[in-house]
Amino acid sequence: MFAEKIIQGDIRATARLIRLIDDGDQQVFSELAKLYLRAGHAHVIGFTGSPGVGKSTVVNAIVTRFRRDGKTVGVLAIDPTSPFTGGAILGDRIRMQKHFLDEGVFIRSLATRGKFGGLTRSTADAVVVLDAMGKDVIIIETVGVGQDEVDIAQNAHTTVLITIPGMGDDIQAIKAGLMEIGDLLVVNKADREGTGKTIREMRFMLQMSSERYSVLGWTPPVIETVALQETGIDELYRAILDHRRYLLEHGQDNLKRVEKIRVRNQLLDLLKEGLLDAALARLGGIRGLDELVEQIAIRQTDPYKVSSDLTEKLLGGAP
Ligand SMILES: Nc1nc2c(ncn2[C@@H]2O[C@H](COP(=O)(O)OP(=O)(O)O)[C@@H](O)[C@H]2O)c(=O)[nH]1
Ligand SMILES: [Mg+2]
Repeated sequence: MFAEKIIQGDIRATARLIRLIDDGDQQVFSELAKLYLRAGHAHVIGFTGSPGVGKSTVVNAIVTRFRRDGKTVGVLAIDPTSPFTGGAILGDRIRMQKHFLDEGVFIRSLATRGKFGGLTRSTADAVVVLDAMGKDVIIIETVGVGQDEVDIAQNAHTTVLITIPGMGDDIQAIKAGLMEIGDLLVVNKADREGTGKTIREMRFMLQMSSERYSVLGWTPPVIETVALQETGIDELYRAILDHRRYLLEHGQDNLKRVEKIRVRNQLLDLLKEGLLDAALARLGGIRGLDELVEQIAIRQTDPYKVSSDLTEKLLGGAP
């Protein structure tokens, strides 16, 4: 029912389906299956980095830039906190206000009130919807820098990692690990002191991994921005297009490689969820699970036996 309308670009149908995805509603699967075959054209870009570094401000500016070239844009703001407090999203709404009036931009937040760690999966599903709807570019803005963000980054073709100048040494160490997920590295708030030093450090870290990057054929550029003043946004825009071109043109067909990683993750997530659902149903839902937990906690039985028995029952189809 939704799919046809969404493919025609119907905004209300799109909003409703994304809402159902966010709620973890199972009825979305048949619609997604139809949409999936029509999707696969959009450039998916993830923006990640610690809270407050200016992700929403950068996204706002880059959306304006894409619009100037006539590209349509979907924005998914990921916010796993309660939808009722909604502070971050309210702020994002204010920052992206002017785009809410633009037909060529579709902005939604995902809180995923659904189930177990469904955030990565519901993000992937929402991307399928916006892609099938015909958006040229889909932007995913994550909240922070945890494992979720790394997983979500795997949903993107291009990942933009945003930092700010002058964070402490310990944060630098984390950054070193995190830098690996960034195809583009942005130092935002470059109006602040310490920008030069931060950029030098990042370039140094890149140099230490230069072998890896030369194998890949892509070295992440380090880009300075003052998103509030839209400074550096053109450069970021060009770098995003460069990365897209790299994915499309490189001899080893990088787009296919990145696409396969995305599809693989999505399929594994779906399988995990499906199998977990089946297992829980077999146990009699959360209640049954809790009863087993009780027995395991008092050492009446053990988690190894319980899970292998259950797996065997599920796969063997035995009663
Ligand atoms: N000084 C300065 N402040 C900025 C810049 N970009 C964003 N901010 C401010 O940083 C704060 C957090 O920005 P926001 O985009 O919400 O960050 P997010 O949490 O990463 O999405 C806001 O008050 C912005 O106005 C910048 O380039 N320079
Ligand atoms: Mg934000």
